[in-house]
Amino acid sequence: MNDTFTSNEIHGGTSTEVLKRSFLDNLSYRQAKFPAVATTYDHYMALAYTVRDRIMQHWLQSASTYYEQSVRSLCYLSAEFLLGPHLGNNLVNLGMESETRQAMLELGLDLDRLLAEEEEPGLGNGGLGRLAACYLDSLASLQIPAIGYGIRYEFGIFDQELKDGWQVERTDKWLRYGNPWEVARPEITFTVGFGGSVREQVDSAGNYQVEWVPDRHVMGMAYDTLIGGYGVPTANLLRLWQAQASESFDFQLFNVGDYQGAVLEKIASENISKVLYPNDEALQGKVLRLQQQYFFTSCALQDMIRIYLQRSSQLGNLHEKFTVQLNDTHPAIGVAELMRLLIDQHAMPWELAWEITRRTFAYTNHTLLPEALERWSVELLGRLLPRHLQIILEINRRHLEGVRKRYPGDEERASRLSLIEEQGSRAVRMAHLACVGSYSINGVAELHSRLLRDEVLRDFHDLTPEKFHNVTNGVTPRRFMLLANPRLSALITHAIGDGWIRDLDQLHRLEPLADDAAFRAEWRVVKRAVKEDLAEKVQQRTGISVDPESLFDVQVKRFHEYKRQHLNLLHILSLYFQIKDNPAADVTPRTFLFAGKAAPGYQMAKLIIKLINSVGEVVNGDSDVNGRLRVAFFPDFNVKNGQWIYPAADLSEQISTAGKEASGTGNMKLSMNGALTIGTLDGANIEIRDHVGPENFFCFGMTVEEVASLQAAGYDPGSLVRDNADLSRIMHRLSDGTFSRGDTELFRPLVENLQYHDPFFVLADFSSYVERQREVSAAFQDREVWTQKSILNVARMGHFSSDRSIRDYCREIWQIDAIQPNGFNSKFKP
Ligand code: GL4
Repeated sequence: MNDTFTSNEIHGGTSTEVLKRSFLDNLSYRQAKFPAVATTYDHYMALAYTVRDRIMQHWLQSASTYYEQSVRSLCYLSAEFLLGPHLGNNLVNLGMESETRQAMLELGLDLDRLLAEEEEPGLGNGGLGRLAACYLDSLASLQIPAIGYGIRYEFGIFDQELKDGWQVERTDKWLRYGNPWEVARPEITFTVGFGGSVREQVDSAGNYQVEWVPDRHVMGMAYDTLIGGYGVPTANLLRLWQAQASESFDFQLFNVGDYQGAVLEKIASENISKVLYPNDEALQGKVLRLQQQYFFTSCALQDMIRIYLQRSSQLGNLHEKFTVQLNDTHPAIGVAELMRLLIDQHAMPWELAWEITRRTFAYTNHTLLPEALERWSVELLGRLLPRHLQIILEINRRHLEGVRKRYPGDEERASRLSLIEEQGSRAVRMAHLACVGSYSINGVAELHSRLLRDEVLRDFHDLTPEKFHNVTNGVTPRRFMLLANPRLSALITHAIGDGWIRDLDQLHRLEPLADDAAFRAEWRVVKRAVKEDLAEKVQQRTGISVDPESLFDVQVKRFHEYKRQHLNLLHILSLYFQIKDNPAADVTPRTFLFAGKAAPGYQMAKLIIKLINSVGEVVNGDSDVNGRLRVAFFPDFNVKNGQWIYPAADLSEQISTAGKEASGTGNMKLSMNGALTIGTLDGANIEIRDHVGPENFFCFGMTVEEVASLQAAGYDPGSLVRDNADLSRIMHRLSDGTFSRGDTELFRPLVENLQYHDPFFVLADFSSYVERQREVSAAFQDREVWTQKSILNVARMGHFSSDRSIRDYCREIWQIDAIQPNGFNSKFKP
């Protein structure tokens, strides 16, 4: 090996020779291993450090440019960032995958084995957290100055195992063997108070002063993860806060011999960043959750003020240098916290502080489900954050004063608009706090934004229509195409060049190739190969063998009744009984693949998982079926497993009740990889259908309006069962023990819920769904036409890149421009 590398090369070069040298260097000096005893994990760590150094160079250049030019930056506050494994993604974004593979090969190592070693940071539940991660990728790739702020949970989303078909949760210990991607910043630590009381006094000059005296303090320490952009020398920060005790332990207690008592305080403090709440779209209302929200939001705001004060001595223009996007209401307490910081800590008058605050925040709503709209009891909030409650009540007093001036005598409207819900036990409506304290309010798909304006936030829309926007979600094509599906990416690049990776609209250039039989054949070869890869994984993880020739019918997402995995099941059962009636029936062979986690306390969702596995057991083992139907549940759905599944799907199941799925993003990942969608007119499905063309999308089910009128007219699911022989038999067989080894009780809660309540209109959409599925089966028989549709789906998905979403945010909401880092290394000269 060449011996004359400079330090710059060691940490930045990407030639095979330099990479080998850096890797061995890191193996020795950071991982402390010599080659003979190093494990695969050590190799992974050494490579991770090697890659991190290269992003670090980009970050240092980006950060110094941001500092010198005092740029306007975005702060994305989110309780969740579902990042997925870093190594593969960073290699792709840095454009050094093939050199790295070669370097490893020359050292006798297989890059794929090293990639498989990484424990992914599962710091999110599902779509909302993954969206935040896609946005970080796009922000860096578009060279937008940005910081992500969140929580460094010690335990992320639980690992899912299956025992006898039931979900079992296991603690996610992602930090067990260290995390090479983060940099600890003990020097960036803030104090966060809780509890105590508020003292009010008039000082010698006659000024009214308020002092919050918390009875407990917790420290928040920063851990930085670098997020490098694709093909650019820009890297941004994801800064996650870890809770620490303000004193390691209480010496007073220790000295009197109470060792346990002395460490209890420390444990209580550190609990704040211990574990991610595993509920997607449901509230637990636990005080620890509010502590988490306030903890990271306060640290983030204090950090922004610290950064701001490096370049300026007064805070009057804070909103010009930073804009804060609130990812749902989880960080909405930030509105009150920024007011507190400005007024109490920086002696600003209320009016100016309010002006800055409401010009700083922007709020994204991610769900219309009433059970997910955050409300904190006034009593609980007042106990934990007495000063904030006081500020919220004052914000509300002024807000309602304005409302009453504008709508004199309309007390009903005032109570609807109030930040405080007065019915039952009083509660703070966090969405209302976010609306009043923000300059922008947006939904995440056109339908969702319309329903926000017309229904959930209608009164706020009447009050300030100019605040309302739509930004339809998007996903990053780097992770979900380039990294997850290298075969398809190579085919696309071969056909149209690689410009699509940074400009997804260029996929349009594939359109003419849909009519090219040779290209279609290549497309099928790719699909076949990725289906074989997935079939192998399914076999490994479930023991079920599936036929890559069959139609891969995929529903992967969190389990929730509104997402209607049970509607999918009813269709499977309908096909199954069709075969039982006539084993010679001509059915298109299908593999039904499910994956997803249920919230640990959500019994109905867990029962649906059990039912999928029970149906699988019967169907897969039935000789009449003879392999034509296969049902498999892929355990532990996470980003890594998703990357296996998305590329291999033929059919994407997006079958939520209309009006319930705010956007969905799995719908985009699947379609981008050439799956055709069977979907309701819900969330972003509507826009996907508009883009790919209705002839390339299997649409079914009631519209939002139809759902509403059925509800209003009085919905009777029982009558649907009585009137439909297919459905009656299915419902009967679900309760007679056929799928539960004779147990007639097991699935009763599910069957009765559907027959007597069916809150998500599963039975109402059943016929329409089964009919469309018949068309799917028929269409799959004609592989040429199917392939054409698959190509057109990919060709027309450019709109759903998260780059487009971020451009929308920059232009319509944030008013932030891209910036090139100075003095970057030559490889990345634009
Ligand atoms: C969600 C929505 O349910 C989902 O439709 C959307 O795509 C996602 C990102 O905007 O946000 N809202 C919550 S809460 N969890 C989600 O996944």
